[in-house]
Amino acid sequence: MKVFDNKHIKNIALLGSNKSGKTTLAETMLFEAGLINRRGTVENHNTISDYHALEHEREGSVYTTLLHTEWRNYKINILDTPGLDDFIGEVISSVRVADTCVYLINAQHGVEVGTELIWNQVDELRKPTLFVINQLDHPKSNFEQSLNSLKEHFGSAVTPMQFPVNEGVEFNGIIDLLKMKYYKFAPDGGKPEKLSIPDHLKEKTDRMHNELVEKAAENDEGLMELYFEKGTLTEDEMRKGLRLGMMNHDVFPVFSISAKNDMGSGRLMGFIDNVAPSAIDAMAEHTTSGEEIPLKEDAPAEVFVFKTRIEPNLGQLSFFKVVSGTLDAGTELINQQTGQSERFNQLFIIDGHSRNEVKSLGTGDLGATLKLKNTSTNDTLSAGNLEEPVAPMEFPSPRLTVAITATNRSDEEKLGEVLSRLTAEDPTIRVNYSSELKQLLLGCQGELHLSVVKWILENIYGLSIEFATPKISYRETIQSTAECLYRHKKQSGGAGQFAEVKLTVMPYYEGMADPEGFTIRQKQEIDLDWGGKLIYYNCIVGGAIDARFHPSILKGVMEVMENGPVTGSYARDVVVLVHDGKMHPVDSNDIAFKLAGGHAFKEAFLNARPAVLEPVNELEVFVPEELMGDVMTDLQTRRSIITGVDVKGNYQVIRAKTPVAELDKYTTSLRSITQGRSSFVSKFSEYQPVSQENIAAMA
Ligand SMILES: Nc1nc2c(ncn2[C@@H]2O[C@H](COP(=O)(O)OP(=O)(O)OP(=O)(O)O)[C@@H](O)[C@H]2O)c(=O)[nH]1
Ligand SMILES: [Mg+2]
Repeated sequence: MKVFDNKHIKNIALLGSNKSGKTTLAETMLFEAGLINRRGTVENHNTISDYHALEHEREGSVYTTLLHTEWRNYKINILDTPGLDDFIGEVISSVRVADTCVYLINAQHGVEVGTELIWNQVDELRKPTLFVINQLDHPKSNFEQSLNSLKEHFGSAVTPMQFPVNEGVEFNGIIDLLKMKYYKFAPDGGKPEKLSIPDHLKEKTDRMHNELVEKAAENDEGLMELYFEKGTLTEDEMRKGLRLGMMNHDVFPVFSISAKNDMGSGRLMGFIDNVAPSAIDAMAEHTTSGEEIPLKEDAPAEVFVFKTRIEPNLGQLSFFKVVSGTLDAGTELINQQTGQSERFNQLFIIDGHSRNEVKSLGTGDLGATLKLKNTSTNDTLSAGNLEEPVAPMEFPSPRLTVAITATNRSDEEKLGEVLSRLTAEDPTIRVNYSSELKQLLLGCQGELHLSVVKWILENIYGLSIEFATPKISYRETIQSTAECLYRHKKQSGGAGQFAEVKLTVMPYYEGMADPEGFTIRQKQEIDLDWGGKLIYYNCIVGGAIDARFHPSILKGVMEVMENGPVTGSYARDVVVLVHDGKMHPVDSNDIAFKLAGGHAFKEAFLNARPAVLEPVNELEVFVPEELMGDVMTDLQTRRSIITGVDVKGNYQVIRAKTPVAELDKYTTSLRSITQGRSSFVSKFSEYQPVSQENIAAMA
C-alpha cells in the first residue's frame, strides 16, 4: 500500500448532532471512492462505521470509528464521531487529530440544540471547518432556514458553496458556485451530469458566486488586489483564498448533499482534496508548554496516541497520529511519559472493524498498532528523548457519579479489572474506590453513557451489576467550647483499671492562636486524612497524668474523630486541651487512659454544639442567555448560593455553590430544563454546616 506524503493526507472528523447523517455520509464516501461496492445502512446494521453490536442495537454511533478512502491521489482519513453529547470524549480526541472538521447539519432542523458542546471543541483548537447541509432529499428539508440558522450561530464566516435544486423528495441537483456548474443526478445518485446553469437560476447563481469571490478575496491582500483589478478571481485563486480563510476561521464553506441518495458527496470529497487544509497546512501539535511541533517529514518519527480500544480477543489497539517523520513497522520508540521503549511490530490502516497491515505511515497520517505494553491515550512516543511531549487532551470530569457493585460478590475482582479497561478506552469514565464510603464509584457523562457502560459489562464481559446512589461524605465538628471530666474505673478480681481525664474542646479555625488560660506543655497538630485538623495540647501541671499516657489519650480521641458522635462520620477541626486528671500507682495503664480520653472527648464534643457538615461543590453552568432564569430557579431549589454570572462567548456562565446531596442526577435534569443546550463542570469546594431541618431530613 502506498505511503502518502503529508500534502496528500487529509484527516477529517465528521461532527454534528445525533442522526444528522455522519455515518451514512462516511459509508457513501467509501462507496464513492470505490472501497466498497454496496452501501450499508444504519438501520440494516451493515455500515462499515457502526460495526459494534451496541451500535447495532442503538442504531446510532457510540464510538468514533476510523475509516479511510483513497481518492485521486489523496488519502482521506475519516473519523466518524457519535453525535450525542454523552459521548463527547470521542469527539474531543477526533477533533484533536483532525485537520478539517466536517460539520453536518440536518436540513430538517437546521442548527440543533447541543451543537455548542461540540463546537466548543472545534473553536478552542481553531480547527478549519466546513458545514454540510444533509438530508436535502427529505420532505421536511429546508435549505434556506438551515443556512440562516448557520449564519445566526456562526456569523459571517458561513459561506455557501452550493445550493440545491428541487429540494425535498424530488431533490436531484446542486448549483456549484465555485465551479459555476449545475450538477444533475440520476435517481440513485453517484456521478452527476455537469450542465450549464439553468436560465431561471442564473441571476441567483451570479449573485451568490460574486459573494463567494469576494469572500475568497478577503483573506489575502494579493487576492484582494487581483479582485479589484479584474473584478473576479479564477477558480484556483478562489481555492487559495478559501483555504486561507478556513485556516483562520474566517471562512466556513457550506455544502449541499443527500448522503442517503449519494448526491453531492463526490463534490464534497473533491473540495476536501483540493481546497481543505492538508496535514501539512494544518495547525501543528503543541508541547505541554505551548511550543509548536513542526510537521517535518525528514525528522525522526514521533507519534501521539489519541485513542485506545481494547478488544476482548485481540488485546489493546492504540490509535495514533504520526506528528513527525515516517513510522516504519518494527520501529522501537520511547514512550515519553513512562520512559519505556515500545516496539511497533505491526502498523495498520483501520476501516471500522477491519485492519490492513502496512509497512509505513507518513507524517500526518493516522494508524493503529497492537499490543503496546505500557502506553495509554495521550502518550507521546518518539525515536529519541524529547524535551517535552505533545500536550495531552483534556477530558471533562464526570457529570454523573454512581456506586457500582457486582451482583455476585465473586465477580468483584473481575469487575475492577474490566472497569480499568473501560477507563483506558474512555477517559471520560472515572473509577475510584472510596474507603470512607466503602463504595466503588463510577463517574461518567450522563445516563446514556451509564447505560452504555452497563451494556458492555453485561454483554461483552458477562457481568451482572447494580448501580446505587453514592453516599455523601458528611463530616462533624463543634461550634463552641465544652469541658468534661471522665473517670474510668474497673475493679473486678485481679488488676483493676483506673484513669481520669479532664479536657476541654473548642472549634479549630485556620490561623488560630494557642488558647489562653492553659499551661501548654506540648502541642501536636494533626492533618487528618479526611481533611481538616485536630490540635492536641498537653496542659498537665503538677504531674497529674504522666507524659507516657498522652499517646493513649490521643488514640482514644482519634477513635472518636474517626467515628463522629453525631452520625458516625469523620470529625474535623477540633482543638483538645487535656489539662487535669488522676492516676493510680498500680491500676493506671494505656488502655485505661485510652478509654477515659475517648469518653471524655465524646461527651465534651456532644456538649460543644456539634454540627454536621456536608460537602459543597463549586459549579459552573454554561447556558444560553434565554435559559438563565430557568437554570437559576432550579439551582435555588437545590440550596445553591449563586456566586456570580459571567459571559463566555455565546454563553452565560453561572457560578454557584451547591451541596453535593442536591446534585444527584443534576446532569439529567439540567438537560431536560435546557433541552440539552447547556453543560456544567463541578468540583469540590468546601464543607458547610447542614441546617437542623436538613439533619432531620437526613435521619
Ligand atoms: N432522508 C435522508 N435520511 C438520511 C440521510 N442521511 C442519513 N439519513 C438517515 O438519518 C438517520 C441517521 O443517520 P446516521 O448516519 O446514523 O446519523 P449519525 O449522524 O451518524 O447519527 P449518530 O451516530 O447517532 O450521531 C438514518 O436513518 C439515516 O438513514 C439523507 O441524506 N437523507
Ligand atoms: Mg453515526
